[in-house]
This record gives sequence, structure tokens and C-alpha cells, in this order.
Amino acid sequence: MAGPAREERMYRVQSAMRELLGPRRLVVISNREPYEHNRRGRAVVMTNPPGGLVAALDPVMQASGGAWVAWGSGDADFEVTDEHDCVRVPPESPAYTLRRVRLSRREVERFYHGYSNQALWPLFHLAMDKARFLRRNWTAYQEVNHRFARAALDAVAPDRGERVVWIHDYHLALCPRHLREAAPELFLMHFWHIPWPAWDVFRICPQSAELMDGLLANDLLAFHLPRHVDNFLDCARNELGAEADPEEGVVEYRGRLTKVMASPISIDVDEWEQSAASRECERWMERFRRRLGLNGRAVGVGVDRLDYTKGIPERLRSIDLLFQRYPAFREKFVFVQKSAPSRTRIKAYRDLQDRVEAEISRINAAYGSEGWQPIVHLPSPIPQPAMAALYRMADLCVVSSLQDGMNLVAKEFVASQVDCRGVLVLSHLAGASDGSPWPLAMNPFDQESGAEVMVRALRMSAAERRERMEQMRGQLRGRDIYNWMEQQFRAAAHLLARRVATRSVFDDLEGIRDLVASRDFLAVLLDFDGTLAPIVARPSEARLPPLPRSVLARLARRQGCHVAVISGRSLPDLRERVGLRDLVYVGNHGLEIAGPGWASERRDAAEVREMIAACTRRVEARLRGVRGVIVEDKGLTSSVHYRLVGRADVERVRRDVLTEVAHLPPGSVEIRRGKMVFEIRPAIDWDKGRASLWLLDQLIDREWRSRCAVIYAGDDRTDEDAFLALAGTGVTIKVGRGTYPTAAGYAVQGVEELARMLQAILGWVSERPAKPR
Ligand code: GDG
Repeated sequence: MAGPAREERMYRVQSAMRELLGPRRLVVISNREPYEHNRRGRAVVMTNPPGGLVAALDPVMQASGGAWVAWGSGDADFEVTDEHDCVRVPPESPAYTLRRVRLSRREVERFYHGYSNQALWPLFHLAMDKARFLRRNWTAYQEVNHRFARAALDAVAPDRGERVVWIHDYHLALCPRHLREAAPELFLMHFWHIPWPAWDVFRICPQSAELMDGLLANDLLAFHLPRHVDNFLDCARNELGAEADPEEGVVEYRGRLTKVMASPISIDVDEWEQSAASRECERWMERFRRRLGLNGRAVGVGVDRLDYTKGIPERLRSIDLLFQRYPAFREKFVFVQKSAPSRTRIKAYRDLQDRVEAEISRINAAYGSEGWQPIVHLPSPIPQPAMAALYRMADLCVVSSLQDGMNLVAKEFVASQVDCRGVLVLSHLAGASDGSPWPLAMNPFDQESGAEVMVRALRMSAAERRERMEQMRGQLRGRDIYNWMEQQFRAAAHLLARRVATRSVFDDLEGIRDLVASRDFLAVLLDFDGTLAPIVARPSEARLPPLPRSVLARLARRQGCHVAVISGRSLPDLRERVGLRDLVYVGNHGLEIAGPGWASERRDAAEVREMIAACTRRVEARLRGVRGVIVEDKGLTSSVHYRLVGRADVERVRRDVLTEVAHLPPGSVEIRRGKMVFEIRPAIDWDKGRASLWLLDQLIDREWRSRCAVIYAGDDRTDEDAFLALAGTGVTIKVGRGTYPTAAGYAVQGVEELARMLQAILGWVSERPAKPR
């Protein structure tokens, strides 16, 4: 729909995009495509598959001129594409590229119907009895996600640093990880259109860890509701042991950050409103009144994809009860059920369709009369102005979802209610309800009360209907689909602005090699967890992989080469985990250090060791009843981990730790808050940075800056102290490209890439003689 209002909205989105994207262009990836080509006899016709998202994103894509990657689902789709499976759209004035992904019939069956819609969809909507996790479907899901990622990489080449990729929905959870691995510089954002369940539900999924790992490759991940965000953060914590900060809405995993936000989707409010006010809509209203026998009767409306999550049989049962218990409404009320058959390859959907049709026939047979059909079923497609007509003429609209991420029907109804006469009856289990007092809330699992709520709506005074509808319309107007996009573009813009401008070590390998070659000594200082060893859910399970193990062992044998592992773990723990002879071990963030044949610990730390041990025992006793708390005695320090503690108890943990430490002599012991952990430690100004400088003085001499090439790598915030201390003198490497600022000069993508870097270093010094034994 054209018109100044629409232009104004487009202008808003475009300026938000310019702010976000600057010179960057947008690449959208979704399962469904915005344009579909199908054969009708000898002709090929193009259609826009229905759906609010596609309709809203298409103009954005036209403005950005990027690319859209989607499954080519039309039977003539590949007759109109070029040799790269691309077609320029819209056909009348080509503005962007649609890159179609070719899926075989078997892949559609397994990836789309099998895994996406028979495993993830039911599980995430709490329909556990319908969820089937077949290995072959999962394999297809993996392969197809990979395929989408490859298609997107083709679409972003060669200027991929200049692209923002926006991925949509649950079909593509693994896509971000593939993209991140192939093109770390891409900015990845993902919108998840369905609910994210609680951990107790999510953990049912046999592939839960892989799905989380895929999604946490995004820079920005958005859900409809704060509740979904909270659930996701819980899952990240429990599934992967990732650091999840609920205050910031940030997950730190594999050395990088994902911002997780709530951003409820909406509709093109003006478009629905204009459509509802149009002449064409009025003509449809007249036609419906006449043909469906609505004249002089109250009208109820339900509009749904035929999906078991929408609570259609439950709604029909309430209507049944309404006619049974309130016979005054017989002959006076007609319910129009507009349905769109969906996913009919799946038995549960075919069964639902049969059940809905049978129920409607049964109710009509039970109550109907010659001149009155209680429920009118419209299962065939109708144009949008006809949809608006149904919404506009309805006295009540029932949305009875058993679970729903958002539900756009509720919003379309409100936008189309230009006369403010209708009442929205809304399930409190649909995201759209979000605690608003203006719709009448219903619980689809309590069908008797459902009938009562509908009666209340039908009996409501015109003044109250108007009041409620005006309130809802006011709220909706400020939150349309353009606000939704703008909100996410702005969040992305903030993250992009904070992105670090560090170079990959591999871009400057020769420079680093020359530095190493020009010095007599080489010191390689490395953090352990997340740097040498991959992050695992339980710290006790972290292991040093074989490649870095053998490289470190050989590196430390070369003359003039020192290798140190620097960690927050205790010295004995670290030494046991690495288990190599010629290395230096730095434990407790530098409070204790031991090399081959020597050991040192901060005396001022050792002095308070007993005090900390006693304090830790008291904290442990206090917290005995708190589930999930882990108290770890690390000798010179101790840690109270609350990662697995329920949110309600975190405050209690904090209070107990504070209380115990407050009883110790002032200035002796302090608490540092780490990532979901309270550290009880000596009150000494000492960190990985100071420890590194001290160590270099000891290993070489005070002139080390001119005599030694220093390489330090770490993934975590405690490593930032070392990056700062060595800035300008050493080669500092952040492992994992985070979105938070780092003081490191270089970056590598992850543990494996760092291992390759270490291998390169070994190559540079392998000619040097071995140390004497
Ligand atoms: C997912 C989430 C979330 C329905 N029947 C007909 C028809 N429709 C149109 C409606 C509306 C759309 O389909 C359905 O929107 P919903 O929001 O109910 O949802 P899902 O397809 O389940 O979508 C959902 C959404 O994503 C967006 O993020 O809100 O929670 O499950 O636009 O108008 N359209 C026509 N005839 C029909 O019979 N023409």
C-alpha cells in the first residue's frame, strides 16, 4: 500500500538502517522466500507467500539493496534463476538479489517437516508428546543449515566485512556457527520467532548443546519476550556452562559475547488500518454478512494457521459450552473460523484438520437450525481486505493459543477495529498478551471459563468495548513492525560501534616472526581455560588437547624459550591438568608461581591463607542448604560459584559471603566479583599483568623488553590486565573475537586457531638448540 504514511515509515527504517549499516548491506536468511515462482499450465506465475514478516522485510531489502537467502520452494523457482541460483526482485523494479537454496524432496521432508516442525516446533511449544527426534532428520537439519550458510557466504562475497546478516527462526539455529567459522568478521543477528522454553524442557532435546552452540555464534539474538530471554540465559548457563549476565542480557561463550534481547514483533499497523477503512473492505463486509447469514447477529472470529498450538479444538469446546449453558445466544451469535491449512505432510496436522472439521460439524448439527449455522468454517485463502473485513465486523475475536511466541492475529484484529466495537479475547499463554489489562484474558485449558469470557465479551457495554479497544489501539500504534526493526537495528548499531578493531594474528604473521627472530629470548605466556583448553560445562572436565600439548612441550625444550601457563586455577590443579615438565605455572591469577625446580608465592598472600581457609569453611556451612552453590577451595583464594543457583537465592549467597568476610580484620581479605562467582582473596593489588611482568624479570632480567619477544594469549577479562601491562612491548592476542573492547593487539578466533599459531611459532624456533637436561 502506497501513501505518505508508508513513505514516512520507510524513511524511518531507512535512516535506522543507515545508522546501523553505514556502507554495510543487509543479507537476510530465512527458510521461507519472499517471492515464489510456480507453474500454472504453461505459464510461470509469481506470488508473494503470505506472512507478515516477509511483507515487512521486503521493502527494507528493497531499500538496502542486499541479498535474501531462502529455500526455493516454488516448482518453477529454478527456471527463472541464473547459474548461481539467483534472481533479482521485485521483478517490476529489481532492487535486491534473492538467492534460492535448492532442497531435494527428501531434504524438505527431513529438515523442514522432520526436524524443524516435528522436533523443535512441538518441543518449544511444550507439546512434548508430539516431538520426535530422529537421527536422520537431525543429520538433514545439520546439512541444510550448512547449505544455507554456504549460500549466504556466496551472497556476501567478496565484501563480507561490509555485511550484516539477519537470520530468522528455528529452522536455522546452526547457520550462525557455520558463518562465524567461515567469516568471523560478519555481524550476525538472529530473530527467534517461537518461544524459548525453560531449561527443564529444552534439555529434553538430544541436540540441545549443538543448538545452543550454533546460536551463540550470533552477535545479537532476539526473542519476543523478556521471559524467553531469561529462559535462554538459563539454558546457556546450564547447557554449556557459559557465562550469562541477566542484567546486561549478555552471554559469554567461547571467548565472545552474544547480546540477547527481547523485541516483540508486530505488524504494519497503518496498512491494516487503511485496509480496514477501505471501500473494498466494506464491500467484503457486506458480502460476508449476506452470504454467511450474519445480518442482525453478533459475530465472533478466529483466524489461524491450522496448528495444534493455536488451541482451536479448545476454543470450539468453549463455543459448544457457550451454546449449551447460555441458550439465549442460540440463533443470535455466529462464530466465523478462518483457517489456513498448514504443514499437511505431518500427520498431527492432518489429524487436527479432521478434528476441527468434525467438531464444527458436530456443533452445527447439535445447535444449528434452518436459518442459522452456529460456526462457519472458511478454510480457503481470501485476500487481505477480506481478512480486514472479518476483523472489522467481529464483535469478538478469540485467540486461544496453548503456547505462542507472539501471535499476529491479535494485533491485526486490533489494527482493523477502526470502529472500536470489538472485544479481544486473548489466551494468557500467547506472547501478545504480555500482561496487558485491555484484552479479556482466557485460559484455553479451562474451557468452561473460556465460554464465560466470551459471554462477558458479548454482553459488554459499547462504552467499555470502545474504551478497551482505544487503549489497545493506542499501544499498538507506538509499536508497529517498523519500531520492531528499528529497535534491533539500533541494538546492532551499538554492538558494532563497540566492536574491537583488532587484527587477526594471521594478517601479521611475518611481522611477529621477524620480532621473534630478532630477539635472543622468547616468552610465551598463555591462559588455560578458553585459550589452550576448550571451555566445557564443568571446569573439572577441562583438558589440554593433544596439539597444543605437544607444541608446548617441544617449544619449552628450545633454548631461550620460556612457556608459562597463567590461570585463576590453583597451582596444583593447573600443573596436574597441563602435566608438562619444562613449563612455568602461574596459579591463582599470579599469587603463586612455580617453574622447573623453583616455586614462589606472594608472602602477603600466604599470610592470610589460614584466614581465608577458615572463612571459606564458614561460608560453606552457611550455604549448605542452597542448591547449586559450589564452594571451591583454591589454597590462597577460594571461589563461591553461583552459576547453578536459582535467581531467588543469589542474593542470599552474596549476603552470606559478605557477612563472613566482614568479620575478618580490615584490609586483609577482599571479595572480587567474577563471572557468576565471588572470589575470596587476599586484599593485594596483584593480577595477571603484574605477575607477568614479575615473571619476565625473573626468567630473563630487567632488560627483557629489549631482549625478549613476549607473546601473551588469553580469552577472558582477567587477561585484559596482562594485555594492558604488555601493551607496546609484547604481542598480545585475544582468543575469540568478542564484542567488548579489548586491549589486545591481535585476535584469533578460538582455541584451535591459537594452537595453529603456536605451531607456527614452534616452526620459527625449531632450529634453536635444545636445553640441556
Ligand atoms: C510464528 C509464531 C509469531 C492465518 N490464517 C490465515 C491467514 N493467517 C495469517 C494471519 C497472520 C499469520 O497468518 C499468522 O500469524 P501468527 O502470529 O499466528 O503465527 P505463526 O505462523 O504461528 O508464526 C508466532 C510469528 O511467528 C511472528 O513472529 O507471532 O507466535 O508462532 O498474519 O493473518 N492469512 C490469510 N488467511 C488465513 O486463513 N490470508
